[in-house]
Amino acid sequence: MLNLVLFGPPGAGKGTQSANIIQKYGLIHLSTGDLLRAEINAGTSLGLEAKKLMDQGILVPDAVVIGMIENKLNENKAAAGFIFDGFPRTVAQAEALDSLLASHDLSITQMIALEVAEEELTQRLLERGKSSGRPDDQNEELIRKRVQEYTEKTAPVAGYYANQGKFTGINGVGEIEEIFDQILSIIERS
Ligand code: B4P
Repeated sequence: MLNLVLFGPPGAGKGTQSANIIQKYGLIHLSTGDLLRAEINAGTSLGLEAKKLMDQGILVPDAVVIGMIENKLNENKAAAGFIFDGFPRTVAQAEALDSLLASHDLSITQMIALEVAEEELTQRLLERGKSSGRPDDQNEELIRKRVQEYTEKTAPVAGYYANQGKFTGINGVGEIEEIFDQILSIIERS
């Protein structure tokens, strides 16, 4: 079973590359950003609380996203594998994910990190903000806050997987297809 974590700062290309990987391997896509936006669109109390934080570029509480992932794992017991996109974003989330997977006799195969410099991230997200309608993509100050959250709270998650011998970093700047080819070669070696 193939269980991948696609990792990187906001705008690194996680969602973009996830779509390509799912098409090839038939994995279940678990994007906590997408799950949270679905809650916001449905107007649930969880969504209303999450929106206040997301609109400020701040991470939502660990317990909220861990609960969402647990529900999705339980709903997809027959899956060929999972791609975790934008999760885990803290070391506590990574530890919780390992425990959840272990309770299903599963484990993470590999973390693949897309490495992109902050100026490029800002340009990509401002560009996406012109059409995405996402409030968190439309303001440079907010994008910098998201990158700061990533640097402080999320970047250490790479070390967590490196310690397990499961981390591979690649250059996330370049043609989308070329980056996808690099991801494929990592998956084939895993
Ligand atoms: P996410 O929805 O995960 O937002 P993201 O990181 O901005 O998306 P992504 O990184 O997938 O975008 P992509 O690069 O594909 O999270 C939003 C918010 O939700 C967070 O700020 C947080 O508040 C909350 N949240 C989510 N998960 C959480 C968790 N686990 N814990 C706590 N809080 C959580 O795309 C970016 C753009 O770049 C696109 O327009 C794309 O076309 C372009 N692009 C991609 N690859 C490119 C390339 N190679 N060259 C040029 N452009 C490229």
